Amino acid sequence: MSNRTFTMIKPDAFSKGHSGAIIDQIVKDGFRIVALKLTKLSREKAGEFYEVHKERPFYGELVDFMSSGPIIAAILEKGNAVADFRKLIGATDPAKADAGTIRKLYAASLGENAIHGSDSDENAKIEGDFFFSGLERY
Ligand code: FUP
Repeated sequence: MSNRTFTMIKPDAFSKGHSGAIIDQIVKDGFRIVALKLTKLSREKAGEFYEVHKERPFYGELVDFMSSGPIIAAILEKGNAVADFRKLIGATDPAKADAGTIRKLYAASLGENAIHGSDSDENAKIEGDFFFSGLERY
């Protein structure tokens, strides 16, 4: 059972001012913040982060969007973190997300879907290491 996951509040949710409400919902759901930062991805760094989707038709748009404005990156801790967090954020497409989930509440479309959550323990580690040094975690 995993106990850590990685998340980003994406540029759409950040620019609309939803970051505070989203962080509040995450903490109230029982996740402990291990690391947190406000940053902005360059096109190159966004491309690297989403490298697994390189061959997909939406890759260019995804990279443009993810480098279009500030994001908040965080490492979160809770028992069963990866699966529980995916449940809290809801389906990738907000139209298919359950009521009360972060994507249902704050996302407008499949491409601009408010928040990221790691899909496996392995990716949670890779993604957390992409953004945070050992000194930046508590
Ligand atoms: P998720 O794990 O829910 O973030 O979803 P994916 O890893 O499948 O996709 C990563 C991101 O690519 C999504 F957050 C949004 C974007 N995407 C699209 O823009 N179009 C698609 O058809 C699928 C994903």
